[in-house]
Amino acid sequence: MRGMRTVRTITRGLWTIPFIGASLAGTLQASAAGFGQPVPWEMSRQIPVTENARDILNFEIGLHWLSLAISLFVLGLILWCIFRFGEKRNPSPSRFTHNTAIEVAWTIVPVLILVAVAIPSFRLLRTQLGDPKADMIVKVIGHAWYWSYEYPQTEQGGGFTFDANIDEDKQPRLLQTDNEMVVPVGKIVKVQVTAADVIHSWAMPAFGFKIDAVPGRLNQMWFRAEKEGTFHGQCSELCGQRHAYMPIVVRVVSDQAYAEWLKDAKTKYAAIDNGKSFAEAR
Ligand SMILES: [Cu+2]
Repeated sequence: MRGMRTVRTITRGLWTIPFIGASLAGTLQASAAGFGQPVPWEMSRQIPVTENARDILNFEIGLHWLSLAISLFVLGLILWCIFRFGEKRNPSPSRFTHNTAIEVAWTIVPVLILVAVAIPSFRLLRTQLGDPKADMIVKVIGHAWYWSYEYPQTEQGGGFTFDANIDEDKQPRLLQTDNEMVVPVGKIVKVQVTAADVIHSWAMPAFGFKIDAVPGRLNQMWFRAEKEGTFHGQCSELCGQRHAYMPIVVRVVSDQAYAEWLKDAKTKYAAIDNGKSFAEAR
């Protein structure tokens, strides 16, 4: 009787495996995702608002399924060995140590899998680090421990610079600054990133954007935000004592709101290089 009950319990237990697997995969993809900021118990990425962020998310989901398939395959092999080649079923074990066909297969198949993974990976890198014709440029400088932003002089305006320090009184906690980087929606924004002291990293999860800020070096990446809103990021390279207190805020607004902000900013913030553009200042 007890044997029967054990078998029944195990069978019932086995039934839950696919459900656990399905719910795990579901959790990875469909768990609460924040818009422009993280949310409690978030398991996945924030809602992507650029094509690049969407591509990263899809690539990640694909990799999860691939990992799941490989894990299940290996688990199946282990279980097969345990049940098929246990002492009871297989009392006299074979003594061979090599099998050329299997060895060739387990070398070539993983290589092919890695190459298949590398292709979309390199494609993503090429898009991210490409140099499309920009609608605007913002220069970002990392300092211990705040960010400063420079809007070069263009026909639309600019020629000013401001610092963005953490505002610890505002929510979401540790993700708000006193001044925000403002950009127009749907425009290609080239961000040139450097640092004044130690290495930082300017990162915006919703844009799929992260690039190191290295002293003496100008790194560049770009984004094109498809939705208006306020987006929060953080310094993503350990830079010292107040690394966790130098958040990044980008406000994506309409063309009209951006033009108005440019006008206000010109009077509110300090001029860079007497309003000269980067090219002139050089
Ligand atoms: Cu930093």
